[in-house]
Formats: sequence, structure tokens, C-alpha cells
Amino acid sequence: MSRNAQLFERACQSIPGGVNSPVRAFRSVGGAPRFIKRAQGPYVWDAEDTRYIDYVGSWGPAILGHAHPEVIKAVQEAAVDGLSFGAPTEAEIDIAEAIVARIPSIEKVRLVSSGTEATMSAIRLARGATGRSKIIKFEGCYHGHADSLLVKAGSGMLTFGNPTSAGVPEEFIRHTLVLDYNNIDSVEAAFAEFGDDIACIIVEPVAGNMNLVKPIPGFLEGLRSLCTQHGALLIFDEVMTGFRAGPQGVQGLTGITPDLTTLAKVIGGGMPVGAFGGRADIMEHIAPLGSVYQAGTLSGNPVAVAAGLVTLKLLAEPGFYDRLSEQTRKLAEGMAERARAAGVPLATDYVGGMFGLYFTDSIPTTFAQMQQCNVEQFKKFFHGMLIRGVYFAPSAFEAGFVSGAHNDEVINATLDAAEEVFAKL
Ligand code: KE4
Repeated sequence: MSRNAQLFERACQSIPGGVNSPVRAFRSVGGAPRFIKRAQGPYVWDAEDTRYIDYVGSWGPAILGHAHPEVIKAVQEAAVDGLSFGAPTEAEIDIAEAIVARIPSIEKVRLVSSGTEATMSAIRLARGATGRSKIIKFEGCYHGHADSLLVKAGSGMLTFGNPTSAGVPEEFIRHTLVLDYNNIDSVEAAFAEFGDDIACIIVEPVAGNMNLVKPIPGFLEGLRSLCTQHGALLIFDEVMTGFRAGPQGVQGLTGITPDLTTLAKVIGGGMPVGAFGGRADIMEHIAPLGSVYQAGTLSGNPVAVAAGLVTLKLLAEPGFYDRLSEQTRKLAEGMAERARAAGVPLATDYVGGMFGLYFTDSIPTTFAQMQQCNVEQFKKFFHGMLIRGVYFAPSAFEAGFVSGAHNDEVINATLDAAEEVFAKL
């Protein structure tokens, strides 16, 4: 039995499913998950010292490449001064100011420790600020595992094909409307029926949890105008796309201004940092200023914030995003070329440092189209690449991530491996 399989067997004795987050369990691709013991730049090494080119990147945070020396140094320096105080620190002001300076729609921001906390808090805030109960989300979008959001969620939920989670009472999801992504008519109809009781729409402005799905022209614009028209708040869940799709997330690429934005992943640089922020008049409903309660023992943790601050600083270096997008383009287009040459139906798409590979003829723009992708072929591709030292997300319904460390040598090695795999599909 391989070392990874031994560790997995042992893990399953004390951890449900052997993992601390379901998608890591390889259940939708089969086989033993790789137990990673170290990472550097574009690479991870598993328990058997096998090296992989990594396109998971901790699901987004590792945008600089793993273990960037300046980030590690900042964490070490912060840690020697103590790990957590439960009191305000100057570093929290620094990162709040850095976020506010980078994302114009964010006038005030509250730090938390995960993307789930960010979206859960933003929804509570939207309900508190508007006095309304209903929320709109979209099938295939995943916003973390807060009860009211586990309704036909994407990501791990989608992988398990389990449209709702056990343990969520019907009452908790009664106010959650689940509509079709990229179908503005369904949103218009929802507002026509519930308009004055809809507190907010929460949307991944580029979806990354049913694989990568971009908004079609007019979709985000329609959400913005419907929210404005009906007094609902538009929440862009940029936990994945924030500082990943571009230097100001998707809102920076589209010019569409949400009322609230949620962030995580990149702003922690691999350490637990999340955030929600937006219009000051809305954020002032948050305790201790206002009546919407939200709190967290480790919110703004100084060691985590140190990693996030240095990450944001390094991302601001001139040309970083141009180079990142160029490398992602080379990967996405190179994959499509090699698949076409081998007669394998594969479409690809990308934005900034994230990409989608779709085993189908054309780029999906809806959840239903995404369901048509050939999952069996993805599984063969996934394992074919894995044994050739390339680690993609262990699910057909996840976006992939490129880092600033994925240079031409790394991209070309990936494409060479893909050429061999496509020939065998
Ligand atoms: P976390 O609670 O996992 O930090 O963030 C939840 C979340 C919220 N919003 C978006 C758009 C997200 O993508 C996520 C989490 N993303 C998944 C990857 N698809 C995390 C991986 C996992 O669940 O292990």
C-alpha cells in the first residue's frame, strides 16, 4: 500500500472521510488523496516525496506560488511577537486600508477567518440593513457552508451530486431563492414575485465552483439594476475571484459596483483571513456600531494578516497580473490545441489567474450545460496527469489556479504531459 493510502486509511480512523474538507477526499475522481508535506513555488510534494506541478494552489490563496520567501519571513517575524491577542492591532488597520485602497466599492471592511464567515456575515448584514428576509443565490455557485446557503450549492456539494445538505431544517432555507446563473429573466421573475422582501443577491461574479463560468453580457448589469430598482443589496462573492481574476477582482474588470463584497483566499496568502466590506452606510449596521452582530476570536489575527499584507504588496508589483494572465492563457490555449490535435472534445477558458477545462465541445455558460461535461473523461485525464506529476483539482466542477511561479518551463511541462494523456483518452 502506498504511503498516501496508508495515511488516508489512518486519517479515516479519526477524521470523517479522512479529510477536513470534503473535496480533498478524491471521492469524485477515485483513488487515495495525496497527503502533501511541503510546497514551494508551483510545486507540491506528497508523502512519498513525489513532486507535482500544482494547479489547486490551496484553492486560490497560493497566487504568488507556495512558500514565497517574503511571505514566510513576514509570518515568522509576526509569530515571534505572539500569535493572537484578541485586541486590535495596527496590522489590521494596514490591511483594511490596503483593501479599501484597492477596491473602490469597499469603503469599510471587517476581517473574519474564512470565506464562509465572510458570506454568512454579509448576508446577515444585508438582512439587517434592509429589514428583509429573502436572499437570491444561483445554482452551481458556492458561498461556503452557512446553513442558508447549502441549497443546491456547487463545489463539494455539486461533486457529491447532493443538491442540499442534511442537517439544514427547511425553515432555514425557506428564504433562499436558488435561480439559474446567467439567466437574468429568472431574477426578474423572482423580483416580480418577492421584490420588496428580497434583502440581497449573492453571486460569484465569475463562478468558480461549478468549474469556471463567466457571466454573459448583461447578466451582472441586470443584477445591478434589479437590486437598485427594488432596494435590494448586490453582494459580489469575490472570495475566489478577489485579487485572482484581476487586481480589483471581477468588479475591477467589469466596472459593475456591488453594495457589498466578500473576500478571502488571496488576502490571507494561505493563512486564515476573510473579509466583507462595502458601502459605509451599510457597514455601519455592524456591531459595535449597529445592531447586526458579528464577531470572531481570531478575526484579524496578526500572523495571518502579516501573510495577507505581504501578499497584497507583492501582487501590486508592476506587471504581475499581465504576466499571470499570460501564463494562464498559454495553459488554457495550449490544452485546447493539444486536445484538438488528439481529437478529444475539450473547451477551455480563463480569466486572470484562474481557468476552466471542460470535457465538452464548447464553453458552458450555465449550470445545466456544465452537467453535460464528460466527467468520466475528466477522471481519466485527472489521473493521467497525476501520475505524470501534474496535480489538478480532484473534481470536474472546480476552477484551476495558476500562480506567479508557473513559468514557461512549468506550463510547457504540463502541456507535454497533457499531450500524452490526450493521446490515451
Ligand atoms: P471558505 O469557508 O472555504 O474559506 O470559503 C468558502 C467560499 C466562499 N465563496 C467562494 C466563491 C468560494 O469559492 C469558497 C470556497 N471555495 C472552495 C473551492 N471551490 C474551497 C475548497 C474547499 O471547500 O475545501
